[in-house]
Amino acid sequence: MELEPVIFHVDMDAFYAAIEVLDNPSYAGTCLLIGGNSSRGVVATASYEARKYGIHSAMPMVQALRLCPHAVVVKPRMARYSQVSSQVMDILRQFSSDLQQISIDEAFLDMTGTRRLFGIPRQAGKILKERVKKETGLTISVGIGASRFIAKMASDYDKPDGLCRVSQGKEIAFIDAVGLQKLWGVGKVTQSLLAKHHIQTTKELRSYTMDSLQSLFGKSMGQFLYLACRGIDPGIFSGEAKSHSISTETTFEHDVTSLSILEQTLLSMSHEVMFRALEEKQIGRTVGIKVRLPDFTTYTLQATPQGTIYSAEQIYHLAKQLLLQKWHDGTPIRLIGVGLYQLYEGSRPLQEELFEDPYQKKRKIEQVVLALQKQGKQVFKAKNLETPTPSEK
Ligand code: DCP
Ligand code: MG
Repeated sequence: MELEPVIFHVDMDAFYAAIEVLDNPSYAGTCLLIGGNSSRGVVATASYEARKYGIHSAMPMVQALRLCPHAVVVKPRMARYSQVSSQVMDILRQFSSDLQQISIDEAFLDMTGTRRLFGIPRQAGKILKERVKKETGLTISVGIGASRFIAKMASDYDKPDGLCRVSQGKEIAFIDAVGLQKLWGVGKVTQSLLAKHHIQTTKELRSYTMDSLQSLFGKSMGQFLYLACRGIDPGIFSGEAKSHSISTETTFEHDVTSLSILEQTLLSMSHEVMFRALEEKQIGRTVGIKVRLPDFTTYTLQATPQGTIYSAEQIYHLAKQLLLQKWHDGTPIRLIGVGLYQLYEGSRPLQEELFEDPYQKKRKIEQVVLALQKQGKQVFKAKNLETPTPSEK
């Protein structure tokens, strides 16, 4: 008999904010905003207390402070967050070797066939949550389903400190409970397109055939909607290599057409990926980007420079070159991702290049930042040392 697939999606609660509270308990219970407070700064994340004021990730900091003037603003310490991220991933690996980390604070874990070790899925989820809490002091939300798509939405369903299992066969009921507004992959733009055709609920969506959805919304989006509203995994998360990459991606709430927002997002994601690589003592040879257009057409592009990839800035420059191969002024973008591929373990390049590469120096600087931030120190001033504030993620 075939084993029922059991996929966990694990997502840390208010990740950056929770770590700041951990390192500085006087922040507990406060409206805490992580992000840059310059005029262009945006909120990377907000504590749950601050969310009550309507503050959310990617909101301009100025607007957030208008909503909650007494909020405390803390600059991101990306290196520290990467360190905790790697600690959590190590714990998850003790539950299953089949781990797919999809951003700094979330991962899929294939738990199929682990019942004898950890009990039924819900029990395993409980043990996992307790272990992470005990070893890191942080809470996670766990979603359990027979596919990545369902598990991903289940972890969000019961946040924070959640545990939600969708049993096989109950997918449609779950999708209806989640609703069209929160259906993964259906952003504001898609929603207004759906509204134009008087589709307000997942149930209404199911009354359309694949053909009619594809003629209304295009081939990829039509297919995505057809499968998603039936709780069938549209395969959004499955194509990626599991262990030999470190990648992250950002889905924009509103499709982005501005190069400067795309650049800011790429820069911040490049830092995230680089700090994770440093933390895991991995060096990459290839940089890749993923770009998804509003109609769900998705491109992946890769570049393998001659030497090795040493620094966040180098990732950023390569990623930007790749982006500009596909992007021209004003093309709306729904999702952008950056990854480091062909990883090998070590802190030195495979072959020493003949000349000291300027990026090697940057890597050294980034290693210093990592060490300082691990000790809980903020790094100010020098422009190169700053962790940029992400735009939307
Ligand atoms: N992040 C970011 N910019 C965004 C969104 C997120 O820099 N636009 C960063 C900060 C978050 C972390 O990534 O702490 C994880 O993102 P999540 O979307 O999982 O958000 P949180 O973990 O903060 O909160 P939640 O409890 O909703 O998962
Ligand atoms: Mg999270």
